[in-house]
Amino acid sequence: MANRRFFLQTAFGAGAGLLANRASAERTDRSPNTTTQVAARGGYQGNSSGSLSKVDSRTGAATNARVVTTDIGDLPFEMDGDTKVFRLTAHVFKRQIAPNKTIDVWGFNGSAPGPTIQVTQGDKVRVIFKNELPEPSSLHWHGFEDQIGNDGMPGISQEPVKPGQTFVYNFVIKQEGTYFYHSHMAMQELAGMLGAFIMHPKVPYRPHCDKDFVIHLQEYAVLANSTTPNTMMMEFNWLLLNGKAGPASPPLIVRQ
Ligand SMILES: [Cu+2]
Repeated sequence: MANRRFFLQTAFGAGAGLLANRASAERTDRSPNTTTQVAARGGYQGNSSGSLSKVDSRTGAATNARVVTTDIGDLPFEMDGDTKVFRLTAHVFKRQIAPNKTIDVWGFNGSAPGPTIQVTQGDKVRVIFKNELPEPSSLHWHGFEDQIGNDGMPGISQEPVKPGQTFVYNFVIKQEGTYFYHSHMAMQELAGMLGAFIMHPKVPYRPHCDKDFVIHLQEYAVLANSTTPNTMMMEFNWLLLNGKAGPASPPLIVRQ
């Protein structure tokens, strides 16, 4: 298992894998401002583009800006008591990545990359993972501070989830920031099995930003007459933003 782990880390280091970027600048000032100052700034706390909160000009209350993942969207959840319950089903399907190119991808709920999960620090979260792939899988929660049993390392923290089986991951969200989930079985990640996991801070960042985007940068190697990505090849010929190549990738609108 150490070898598989090493491989994945190496793949990331070489830039052959996938990067989750968040188009937001660093946060700077978290000191509280008065409602008067907020109103004087047109309803927003602060004046730089560097953070993630929005302030109500009447009450002065700050809220987190929702993150937008173009072409992907969010994973909905339902409440079970005080727990947010998300359902991720892994399967193989086709995705049109450009007007003249459709490929076979491995992803979640019909999306590769998988849908973005958005929660808030302090939330209790349950993810019900169902494997409808033709081979075993498991989900790793990249960077999470949590119990080993929820870490998703096949052969170390759990048995692989076999085709047709379900595995339940439980978290209490301690951190804040941009994280992601991905398959921890070799090659599945390179076929599309990853998604963003946003932990909004309990105390919203200040000053605010108006728009916050997740951009997954992906590379695939797909021969001209093939629909199957070659996950062994590192000479990539498709660069995707959130699962779409130009000109299918939409612009990120920040001002209208
Ligand atoms: Cu990881």
